[in-house]
Amino acid sequence: MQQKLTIKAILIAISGILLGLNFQVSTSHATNETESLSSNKTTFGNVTVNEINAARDNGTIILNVAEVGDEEQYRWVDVSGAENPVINIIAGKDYTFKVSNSTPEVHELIIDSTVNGKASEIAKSDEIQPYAKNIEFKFKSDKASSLEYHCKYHPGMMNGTINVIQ
Ligand SMILES: [Cu+2]
Repeated sequence: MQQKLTIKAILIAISGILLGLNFQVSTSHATNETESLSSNKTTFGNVTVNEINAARDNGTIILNVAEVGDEEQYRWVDVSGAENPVINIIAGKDYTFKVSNSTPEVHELIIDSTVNGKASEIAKSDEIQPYAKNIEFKFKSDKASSLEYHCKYHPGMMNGTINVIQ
């Protein structure tokens, strides 16, 4: 009986330690998350919830073209449902955009670099036909910068920022 109680006490102590560890791990994870989000906020100004952090995944950026609101309001939409998301990528790393189209219109993804207020096209996808699925488009940017992306045909509705991080 005495022995059983002792074993029980040891087990309770061990699970207490494990719980404590778990708690610490999840706390530090949460802190890192907050730090990286807030540092993005500081650096890039308008980065909030609609953000794709492609830096953390395997280099695939999934976007869907969707119609939102009442009529013909087209947007780039990420897997979380965020519209025209800010996309964070790492300089020098290869990325693949996979774009699907849920609309009856043609779209085309254009990436621009703006120097001294003048935008110039640095990359573009093929035309994304109505209801096309997973149109692939490879992209790499060699140096840290802030780029813009938009649709060739709906630049006012379908546009966002790509942060290239060193
Ligand atoms: Cu479009």
